Amino acid sequence: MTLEELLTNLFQEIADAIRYVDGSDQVIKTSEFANRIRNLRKDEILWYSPLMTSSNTPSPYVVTASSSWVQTGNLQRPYYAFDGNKATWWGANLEPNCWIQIDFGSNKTINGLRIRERLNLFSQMPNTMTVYGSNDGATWETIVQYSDMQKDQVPGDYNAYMFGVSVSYRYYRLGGMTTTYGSGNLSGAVSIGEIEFSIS
Ligand SMILES: [Ca+2]
Repeated sequence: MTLEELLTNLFQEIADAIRYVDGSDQVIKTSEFANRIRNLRKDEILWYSPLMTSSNTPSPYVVTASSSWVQTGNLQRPYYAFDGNKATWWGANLEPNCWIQIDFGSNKTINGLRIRERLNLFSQMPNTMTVYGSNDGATWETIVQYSDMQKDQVPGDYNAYMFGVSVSYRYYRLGGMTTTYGSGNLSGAVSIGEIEFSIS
């Protein structure tokens, strides 16, 4: 059962329970809410952030990356891309084909992701990216590959990348990333403010 189905059923059960107890107006309101969730399921994407407060909090999630950029003594930690705060960011240490990954601790079914830039540094968004999935953190399967991404990206907002298929893995890695920022090693100056997943 998906999260949307779970919520729809939950609110319908609440509506039925209230109707049974006293038949108040709350029945109508709660039923309307259930209908709104049904429509949400049809028309909208439910974006999910693990809202990390450290590289391994909340448990059992673990975020790691191939490297981290150090700027004026501040390490731009991988989990900053999963903390729900658009002002904090993860950056690679001038490393073309860098990667960042999350271990969900158990399989999670997703059908896309969305990313937004580090504040005011749109040119460091990935311009190429390969999304991988793994169940053991060692053997990786390619889910989808993107190139020339920046030409369609909107600065200052999330940019969504749907897979066209639902997949289920424990580990997800955004790898093979380069940017259009600078040249040479600067193509590895990838930075990302936030990453969220489309739960399916
Ligand atoms: Ca952030």
